[in-house]
Amino acid sequence: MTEFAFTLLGQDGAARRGRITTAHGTAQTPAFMAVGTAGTVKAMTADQVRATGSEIVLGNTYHLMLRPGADRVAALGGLHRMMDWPGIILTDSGGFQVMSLAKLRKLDEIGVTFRSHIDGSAHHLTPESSTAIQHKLDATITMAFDECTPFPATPDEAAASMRLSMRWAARSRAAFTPRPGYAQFGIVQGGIYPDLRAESAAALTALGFEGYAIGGLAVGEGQPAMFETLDATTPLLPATSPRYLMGVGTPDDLLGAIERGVDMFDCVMPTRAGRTGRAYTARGVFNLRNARFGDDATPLDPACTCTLCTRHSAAYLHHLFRCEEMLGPMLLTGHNLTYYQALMHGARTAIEQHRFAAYAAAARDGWRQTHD
Ligand code: PRF
Ligand code: ZN
Repeated sequence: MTEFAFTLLGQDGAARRGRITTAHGTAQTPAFMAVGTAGTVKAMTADQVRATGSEIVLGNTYHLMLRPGADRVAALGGLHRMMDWPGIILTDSGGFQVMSLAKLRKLDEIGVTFRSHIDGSAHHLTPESSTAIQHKLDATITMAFDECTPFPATPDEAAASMRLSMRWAARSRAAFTPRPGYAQFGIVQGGIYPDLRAESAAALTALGFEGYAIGGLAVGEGQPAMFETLDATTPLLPATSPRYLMGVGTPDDLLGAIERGVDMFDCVMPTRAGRTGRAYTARGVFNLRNARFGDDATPLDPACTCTLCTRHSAAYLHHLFRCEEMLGPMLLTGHNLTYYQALMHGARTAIEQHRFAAYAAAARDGWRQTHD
């Protein structure tokens, strides 16, 4: 039986090169996890997701408990089997999605009650029920149930919210059934306040999770405040465990966070942008609906290895988006994920070779070349 493990393979300043070993295979870090909210990375088959270089897919407790329901997923053999994704699955615990999507939310010490954004039906989530649902989904990595403190928050508001999340983290940990190769991550909160982040990191490390996420960032504080908060937080987390920055971010955010010791990321940005015609490339972000691509016979990104860039012109993709053909979002989602994964692969190699700063500087120079 494979035990869950994080192996540190190299370091360059605070940037870390590692490997996560699980019951569902391994993942190289720094890692970008493709978001598969409802049991699918939208517009992609599982094989296509794997072909982009993704080793971890993210699922959502909130969406899957509402549709098709955790018991139904379990009866279908779990999320891996249902999605035909044999690799690692990390599930978010639901509180963050309740607060951003559900209606008539009420939060108290026990948990959150809410109405479904789909049919208005009443539900609740607690640290215990969220953890039980994530077990039924068969998540490789389960997340503790937390409250993402809204921004802005006063120090008192952020402290009260963080302390509630820490009591919930203890209840999540008690509800977690350890199994070989499976893991549960705690989530550091505390807003933009270093002392609160320190208190949160201490509370979580005392509980002894297999990994530590940093939540409550990329919620409107801006990149400088996010980076300052990371500077204050990552040194307080165990060097021997993976660190996951939740819901981040742009390619530039990822490089800055890697520089500050983060190992894992997830974000809807490459997939969501791919469905609306926005392309992430080594030369910056482009909107493929823009008329200037109408006669562009060259590949979108000549350096990219994806199906779109190796087999089609930018003009064809422009045409697909203008006609609202389904193949447009499919091809561009594949491209954007391939770009994010190539950026992570480059970061991993650069850390191994102790040239991460130069790698990040060159990537940033490339993005500055053009814009839509
Ligand atoms: N908590 C959880 N999921 C999240 C966040 C959080 O704070 C964020 C914040 N960027 C994204 N997803 N559980
Ligand atoms: Zn491509």
